[in-house]
Amino acid sequence: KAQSPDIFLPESHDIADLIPARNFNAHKGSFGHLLVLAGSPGKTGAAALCANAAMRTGAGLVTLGVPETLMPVIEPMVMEPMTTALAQTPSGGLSATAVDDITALLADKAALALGPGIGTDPGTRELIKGIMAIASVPMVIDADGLNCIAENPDILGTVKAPVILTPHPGEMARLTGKTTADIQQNRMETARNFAEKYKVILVLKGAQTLVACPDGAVSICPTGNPGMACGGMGDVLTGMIAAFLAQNLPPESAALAGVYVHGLCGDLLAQDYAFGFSASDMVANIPQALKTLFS
Ligand code: NPW
Ligand code: AMP
Ligand code: MG
Repeated sequence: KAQSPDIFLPESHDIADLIPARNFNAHKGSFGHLLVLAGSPGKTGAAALCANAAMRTGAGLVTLGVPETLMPVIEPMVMEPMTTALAQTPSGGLSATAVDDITALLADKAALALGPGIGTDPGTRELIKGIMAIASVPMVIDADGLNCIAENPDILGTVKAPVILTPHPGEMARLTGKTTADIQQNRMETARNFAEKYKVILVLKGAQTLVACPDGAVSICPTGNPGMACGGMGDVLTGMIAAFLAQNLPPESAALAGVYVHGLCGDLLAQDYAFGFSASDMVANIPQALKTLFS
């Protein structure tokens, strides 16, 4: 529903219309293979939440790439996603030397999710720059992936594939050199200007998450609640948006559907719990949220 020519307040039927019905004879190859690059020592949960959320949002296949020494930790945390070991820095984050393996991994992938819990070690920053140069599939960049590009957001202009960024207000402050308070006081203008300037889809998270597009259009998401103000929630959102990209939704639709269904999932949990529901609870409830969307 358009509130003004370039501000939209999506309703559930608008979002349901973005997600194609499944063919009777569909198979896992019909719904895309997603690569998730995430995790570092102490932040393996973010990687697992993202990959698991992507499966629950209907990606056909998910491969999660993590620093090699984290493999024994991550494997028991993800049942359906496949895992792959990548070169790491001395402090255990993903290393720039992993770029050739990542290029090979991307050859048969439909989308990329980059950044949850990935850390900001200098080698990882180098790697993120390298991935920007080679990436040929639509991608979502979140969390430490955003922190790694905050020193030079101009790099976004060099990416050939569609890019969705999902900062919370603190990450948006780092990307723009402003304070969190500045961002919160000018959410609409900040999100729109960034999306227009860098030709990306900018998802500015928080109560009433905004989805800003390069053409200046901004959607205000009505779903979500303060029970979602806890660690790991954003990592789940990244996996959800990336799963919709893998299913071949256009980037604007993937971002909007991901944000809306994520908030809807939180709202369903808030019917049963005041707060204290977790990001893992969200992952488990995504299919229920999708069912509610289509009913
Ligand atoms: P302040 O204090 O107000 O200025 P960080 P992170 C702001 C991973 N995780 N409204 C606020 O700033 C992530 O994936 C791993 C207003 C807040 O203090 C990342 O890679 C987990 N302000 C990494 O950790 C679970 C808001 O941002 C600051 C706001 C660091 O991510 C946790 C915090 O941001 C986590 O997901 C809002 N709505 N939201 C795991 N289990 O592995 C945020 N802020 O310093 O970037 O830290 O978001 O925790
Ligand atoms: P992150 O800070 O990266 O973990 O992301 C937190 C996620 O939870 C984002 O999708 C936020 O929009 C959502 N969230 C957090 N607090 C609220 C709130 N008060 N109302 C609605 N959504 C929220
Ligand atoms: Mg986050």
